[in-house]
Amino acid sequence: MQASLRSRGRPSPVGPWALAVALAALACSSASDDSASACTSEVDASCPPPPCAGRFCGVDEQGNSCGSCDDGKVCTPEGRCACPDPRFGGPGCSSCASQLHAAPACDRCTTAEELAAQERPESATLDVSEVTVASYGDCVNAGVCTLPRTDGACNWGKADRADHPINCVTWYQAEAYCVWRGARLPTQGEWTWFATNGHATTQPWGDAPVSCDVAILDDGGAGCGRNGTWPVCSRPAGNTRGGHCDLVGSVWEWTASGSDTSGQYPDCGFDRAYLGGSWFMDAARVGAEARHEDAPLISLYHLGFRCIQD
Ligand SMILES: [Ca+2]
Repeated sequence: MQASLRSRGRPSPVGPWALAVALAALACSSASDDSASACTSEVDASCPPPPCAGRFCGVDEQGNSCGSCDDGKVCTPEGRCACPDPRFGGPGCSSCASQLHAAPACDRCTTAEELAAQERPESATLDVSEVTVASYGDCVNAGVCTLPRTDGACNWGKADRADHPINCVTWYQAEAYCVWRGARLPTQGEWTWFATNGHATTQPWGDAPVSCDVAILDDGGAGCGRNGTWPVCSRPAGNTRGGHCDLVGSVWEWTASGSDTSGQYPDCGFDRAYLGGSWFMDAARVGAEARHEDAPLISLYHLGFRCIQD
């Protein structure tokens, strides 16, 4: 249900992607027989990225026009149509503002029935781990995802961090990666359901207090003394009963939910919520209940994400 809802107001990612791949295959097959045989995969780096791969507006790196946005939306650097942030002088989008607030993708506001479904997401599959640098790199190599920041404690571009969580990515970059995979960002309700074993425990591992035995946090120094991230799933004692690792600590995780905390319209509000705490926070601010929110264009050393599949 959620996937179809989130496709409103913009083209489905399936159609343009399939068409783009088909066009790329045709282009390669006309070049030579050898290149045709090499261009059988969507992520084959030997084949040029298909036109407008993953973009729904603006211009891609090859100069192809990928469409424009309507209803007062703006085109993000990742090629998504979004509401302008009203704090920077933009008008917001009327379609969601009429109900409560404008959401980044301006899809629509969640109904009470949809919210109830998010509280019991047994049929959805949440990623076992946070998205790694290597996995995000597959999307970059496909010509779909844009480059994260590389300064300071950012993991992108560091040779020894392929199995670390990707960090320093905006909400738009996180969402674009999940859509490329045919998935989406979890809502706050879905994320919390998994992090508490269906509301049966207070933390993924049970009810014991958070510590470096079960999570990566600031305890004896940031990152459990390493002053940064660890490879994903480094604390198996902190897994959920379903085997999800690092839901608490490691990096905060972007969600699809907005800044409306009334519980009525979690997709609304311009800021996006992120959950769980991080390697940079002390035990008082790390846990399944830990929540913060920021504008979707920010990126942080200790903020990453995982995806959910319907
Ligand atoms: Ca985490």
